[in-house]
Amino acid sequence: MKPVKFSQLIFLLFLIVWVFGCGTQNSVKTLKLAHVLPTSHPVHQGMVHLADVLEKESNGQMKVDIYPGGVLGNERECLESLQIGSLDMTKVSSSVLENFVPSVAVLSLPYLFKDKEHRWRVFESGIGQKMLLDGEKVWLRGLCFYESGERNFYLVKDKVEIPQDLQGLKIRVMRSNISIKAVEALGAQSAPISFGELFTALAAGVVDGAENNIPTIHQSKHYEVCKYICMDGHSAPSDMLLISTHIWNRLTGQEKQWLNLAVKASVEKQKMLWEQSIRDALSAFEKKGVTVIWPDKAPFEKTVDPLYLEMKRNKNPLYDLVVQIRRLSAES
Ligand code: EAX
Repeated sequence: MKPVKFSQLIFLLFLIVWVFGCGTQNSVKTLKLAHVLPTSHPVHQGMVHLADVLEKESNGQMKVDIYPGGVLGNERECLESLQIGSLDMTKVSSSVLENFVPSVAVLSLPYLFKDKEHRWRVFESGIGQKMLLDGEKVWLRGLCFYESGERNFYLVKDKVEIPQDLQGLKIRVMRSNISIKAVEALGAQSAPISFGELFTALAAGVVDGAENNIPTIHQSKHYEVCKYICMDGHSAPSDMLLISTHIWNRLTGQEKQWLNLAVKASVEKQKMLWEQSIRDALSAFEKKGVTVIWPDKAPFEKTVDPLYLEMKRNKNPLYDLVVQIRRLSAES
C-alpha cells in the first residue's frame, strides 16, 4: 500500500471536521427572543434562566439567543415579527398584546385583582391558560406569564397623594386602549409612548410622569429624573412570553417538552428574582432621594367604579371575564 501523502492527510482531516461540524450545527435549534427591558431586569434574568435550563435539558440541542433593550424593535414591532415568522419569541406586556389578542385586555383594567395570590390563581386557572392560547391563531402563542407586580404613578416634580392630585397631569401610558381608559378614569391625561422613548420624554418634560411596576421604574433609570412615586398599585397587566405559532408548529414533540419544562423553571426563578428586585429598587430610590408615597388606595379604587359600570351597561364582552376573575378572588 502506498504511504498516505501529507496533503491527503490534511484533506481527510478537513473532511472529518466539516462533516461532523456541520452535523452538530444543523441539529442545534436556536430560538431568537427579543424584548425591550434592560439586562438587569428580573424578567430578563428569568429568561436567561430559561435559556440555561433549555440548553442543559436538551443536551445542547436547543438554545435561546436573547436580544434585550429593544434592539430588535418595540413591543408592537416584536409581535409583528413573530406573526411573519422573522422572530421566534418575544416578551411583551399584556397591555400591548391586547391590540392583537382582545381577551388579554382585561388584565389592564384598574384594581381588578385583590392581591398577588389572586392574580396567580387567575393565570394558572382555565382563564389564564386560555388567554395564553387565544393568540395562537394570530401566530402569537403564549408560553407563560411572568410576575410583573402592580403599576404605580411616578412623577418628575408633582406630588400625588390622592386621586385629585392627578388632575391635569400628562401621564405616559402603554399603547393600550384599556390602559388609556384606566389612567383617564383616575383623573390624569394619557400620552401613549413606547417604552424605549420614555426616558427622554420624562427628562425633556414631554410628560409629567408615567406609571409602571417598581423594578422597571428602577432598572430603566426613570427614577433618576423623577422626584415622587405614588404606590397606588392601580393596575397589574402582566408580562407574557410568546412564541411564533410558525416556529411552535415546526418543533418536534420532544423539543416542545424541553421548552415547556424550561419555561416552567424560568417562571419559578423569576418570581424569586422579583422579590429581591423590589428590595433593591426601594433602597435605590431612598439613596437617590426619591420620595415614595404610600397612599390610602380606597379613594383611587372608588374613582374607577364608573369604568366598570359602563362596561356592564354596554355589555362589553370583557365584563364577563371581569366577573369570572373576581369570582376567583373569594378564595384569597
Ligand atoms: O413590558 O412599556 C411598559 O411600560 C412595560 O412595562 C414594559 O415595556 C415591559
